[in-house]
Amino acid sequence: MDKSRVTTYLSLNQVAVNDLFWSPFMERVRTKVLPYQWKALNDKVPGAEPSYCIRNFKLAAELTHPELDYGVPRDIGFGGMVFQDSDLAKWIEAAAYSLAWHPDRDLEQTLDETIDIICNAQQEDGYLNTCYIINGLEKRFTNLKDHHELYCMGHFIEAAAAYYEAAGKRKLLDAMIRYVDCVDAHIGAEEEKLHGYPGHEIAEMALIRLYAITRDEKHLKLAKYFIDQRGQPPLYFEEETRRNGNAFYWQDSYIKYQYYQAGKPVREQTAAEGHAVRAAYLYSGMADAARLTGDQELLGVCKALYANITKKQMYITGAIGQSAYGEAFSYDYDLPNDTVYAETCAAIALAFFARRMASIEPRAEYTDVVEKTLFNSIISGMALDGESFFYVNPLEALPQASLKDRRMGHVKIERQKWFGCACCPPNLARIIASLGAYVHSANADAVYTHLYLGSEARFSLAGGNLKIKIETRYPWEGQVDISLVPERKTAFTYGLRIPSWCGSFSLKLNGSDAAYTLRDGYALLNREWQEGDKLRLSLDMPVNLMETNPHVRDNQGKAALMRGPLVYCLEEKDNGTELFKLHTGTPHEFKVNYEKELLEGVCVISFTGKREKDWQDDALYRSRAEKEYEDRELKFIPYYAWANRGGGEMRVWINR
Ligand code: FUB
Ligand code: ZN
Repeated sequence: MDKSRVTTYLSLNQVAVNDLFWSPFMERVRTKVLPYQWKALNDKVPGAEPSYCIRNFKLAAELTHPELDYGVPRDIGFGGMVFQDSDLAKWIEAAAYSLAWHPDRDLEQTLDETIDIICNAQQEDGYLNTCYIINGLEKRFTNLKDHHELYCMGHFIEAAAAYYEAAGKRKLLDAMIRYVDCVDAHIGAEEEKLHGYPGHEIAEMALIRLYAITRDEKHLKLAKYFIDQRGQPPLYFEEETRRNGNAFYWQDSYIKYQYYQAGKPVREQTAAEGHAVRAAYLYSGMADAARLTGDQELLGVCKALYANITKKQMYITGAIGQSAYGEAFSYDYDLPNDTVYAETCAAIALAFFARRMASIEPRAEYTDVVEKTLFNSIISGMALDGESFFYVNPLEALPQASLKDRRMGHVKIERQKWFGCACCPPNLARIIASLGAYVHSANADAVYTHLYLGSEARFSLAGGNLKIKIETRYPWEGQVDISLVPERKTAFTYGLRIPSWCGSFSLKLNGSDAAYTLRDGYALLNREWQEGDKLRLSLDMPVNLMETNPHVRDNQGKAALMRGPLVYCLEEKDNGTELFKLHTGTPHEFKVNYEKELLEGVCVISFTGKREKDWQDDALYRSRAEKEYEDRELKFIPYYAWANRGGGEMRVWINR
């Protein structure tokens, strides 16, 4: 690993976002999603499935401290999924991020009161999982494979770290340190401990985040143990099953172990397998561990897995997890558009993985994917009013198929208010609320700008303060204006990502052509910077007609439209039904129009394509005849904004 290339992202406290595109999303999360989710966690959304989340914590606190009375009947039982606690953790994390860029006393008070309840549920020895506190502590740590105790712990560590970083308060952080102590006393390499690891990953990256705060080697050691113990023979999950009688959910399946990325030790893995969120969370933890320890072998594994995902198993939208069976990866080049799973959480997990890889080495192949997921498969998960959500993000939707074809029952054509398994909405909230921490990264000698968000960053470099201001109308326009304001003249390398979708660009420094070198998709300017230095990056942003590697059978003979980082789609609302009859035709003269009133303001692409004509008779088949087409004006909207004008057909890939 080339240590001189390793950088650290600027934190949320260092970057104030003020962006044409993203600020409305962030505001939506703050003003709509967080309050709405808070109601959902408290079972106060009429017509939505109850979450039971807060109720579980109150009940667990009452059972732990009988003198407490939160008004929850003590015999009411645990509600929701075994991992229900994680929804609250994700909400706290997102709320904490929002406090970093929008201080809010009421929200902070709600957080403090909620953290009090959580801490009141904590056991003497630090244990903290409401499912087992309510259902029987004697069974804790008996089903690491499926019961998510370590997953919930991971999410709570992330929440605690976020709140500590945003508000400087450490009550939840201290509680989590105690919980980790408890887990560490029971699980690990030592003879007397359980030689297990989480069935659903996230604790790996969370423990490394905790280690960055505590510098307690125990936290790093446990993270590394969880990574390297996974898949080692004799397989812990088999032992656990024998000992405790928990059946294998995937007993007779080819993903029996692979679902948990436990088919073999992680260092022997070369292709992404199993449950997509689990997989990408694991790889994120592995990347963190490799970065921190300089573990070259582990980094090599991360690179191989990253290449497998992004070159063979990722949709053009950045979505991953093609199969509803196991919410999982399937096999190379299998990218069905209609039976697709593409869970919102999985795209978020891939963004986490790619972002971490970029901090090890600034390469556009990583940050392109961060951008691709964010602009497409992540925000497609949320309605533009912030009040309904997709769990599954298809690239092709047909209302009657969603209704009557079992293979597509999971594909909804309208976003839903809430879910019994509500993992995606709070996950969306936490990534959108933390976007400021995706913009720049730096080390002692270099600063890199990865995402072009209107923003102002202030941080220290080489002993002095540096401000970087970005102004842009990205992704609608490709011009990015950057002012650098160092406290005093400072020499450093400034790297600007040149996105892979951009065929040509120009870079001016103070009005003249800038001298730069290109390395791994970054334009590097190595010079002494001074106050008043201004860069103008102009990225050509034509409409690109994309095609897929011929190995992908579902996209044979089809094309998709992209402009900048955005993938486009056809919707029934603009183009009528039976979108499968539409063809691009040729040649293409694309018209790009910014429609201010449409879908909160979007660039729309239109051009004259073709529509196959209906036959004169009602025959189902006929011998080969010349096909007939009529001209049709085709109108494309950004994919993320589909299904915001009622349900209907949608299609990303259209016939060529
Ligand atoms: O198991 C916890 C979460 O629920 C997963 O990450 C999602 O895929 C959903 O299954
Ligand atoms: Zn999810």
